[in-house]
Amino acid sequence: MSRIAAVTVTPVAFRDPPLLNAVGVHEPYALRAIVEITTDAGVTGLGETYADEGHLARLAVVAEAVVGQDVFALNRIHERAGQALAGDTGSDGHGLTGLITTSGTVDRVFSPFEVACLDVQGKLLGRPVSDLLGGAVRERVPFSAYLFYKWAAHPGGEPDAWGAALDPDGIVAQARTMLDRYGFSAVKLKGGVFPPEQEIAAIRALRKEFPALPLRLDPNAAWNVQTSVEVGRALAGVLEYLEDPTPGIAGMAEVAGRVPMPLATNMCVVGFDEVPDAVRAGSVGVILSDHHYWGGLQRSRVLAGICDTFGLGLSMHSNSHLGVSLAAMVHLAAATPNLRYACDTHWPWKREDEDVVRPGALAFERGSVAVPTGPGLGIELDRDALARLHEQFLACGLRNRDDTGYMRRVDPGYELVQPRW
Ligand code: GKR
Ligand code: MG
Repeated sequence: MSRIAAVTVTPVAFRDPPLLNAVGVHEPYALRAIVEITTDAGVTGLGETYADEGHLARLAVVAEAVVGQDVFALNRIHERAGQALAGDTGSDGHGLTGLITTSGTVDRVFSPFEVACLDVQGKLLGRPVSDLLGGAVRERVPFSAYLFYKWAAHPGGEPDAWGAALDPDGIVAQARTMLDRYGFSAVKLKGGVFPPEQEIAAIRALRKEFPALPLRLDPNAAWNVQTSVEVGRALAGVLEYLEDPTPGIAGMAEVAGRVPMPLATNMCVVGFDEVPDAVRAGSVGVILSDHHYWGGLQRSRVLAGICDTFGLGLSMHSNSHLGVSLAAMVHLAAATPNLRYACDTHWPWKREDEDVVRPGALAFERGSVAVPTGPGLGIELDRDALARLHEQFLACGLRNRDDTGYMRRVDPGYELVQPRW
């Protein structure tokens, strides 16, 4: 047996550009937490998750509850996380994923512990995590370019290398840079920022510039049903899928019945308890999995099985993240046969010199990342970098993601309205 002897949770902050979305703008730093599990024999495993205050408090509770558990006893560890968090519910704090329920909270907190245990298991067995998930069915995992409207600089700061992107030309230029640099095979535009006609124009400009690339638009539920239908029809034959045009299972179902393309979601279905209603209503054609809130890698494969059973497509959602998350996403995607869409990633928005993982193990080439073949996640923690990014967390003063609050500090008249159009 290989028992968990110690768990360390280290919050870190890394620089993030002023990316715009339906609820405001990204603050100068993104927050993450690195979970490290050490066994009684000194083997270590890594997980990565959110670092908002409430989440950190829950991680601390579960960290204590799992000490002494066998790293192979993932069902028992999930049960203990549930017991430790009994009665606790939390919202995700930024309104860009759906409402988190009690079971959703447990899955979200459990996830980095599960990933870290799988990392240990793989190291003990000398096999990559993808093998523990049934084996890789692809050697490389394709990702999509994730475009954002953005300012050239944070207020009062120096412009970043990406520059501003506030109109179709800016978005096309951003896509060109991203595709030249990474070779992505699909493109997603984060919408919900400007009136829908402007975002339709941006998608059309992308189509003109990149005639063969699958395109996606995600306004994070910024539109009412009628607007969603109008946008969907205007972009018939142009979008691979339309992501979360409108709030809720019922609204999405209404839109789904009236637009030609599949609807995808990381908002109206974010936990197992929401799947039955969405399937019955016909709200979505594609669910975006995300191991960070679907309860880790194995439970994300359960979701994949559900999608397969009900004839739903499966794609992968992302938030601002570091290399531990990327490694976990790659192993999961490699071992999920019905994940047939290029996965989302915020990777290009992160500075290359800011990560907690030693460079080399994960590299983008032709828009995809090779599945690491070394034991466990196949990555190595850079302790100096972890310490540096932890110092940055302490110094930056941010403790919760607050895109709306930041936008209001810049524009006091900004109001959060959903749906806005
Ligand atoms: O980073 O602003 C962002 C995204 O909008 C993110 O928060 C969303 O959760 O990428 C996500 C999405 O697909 O909705
Ligand atoms: Mg989305």
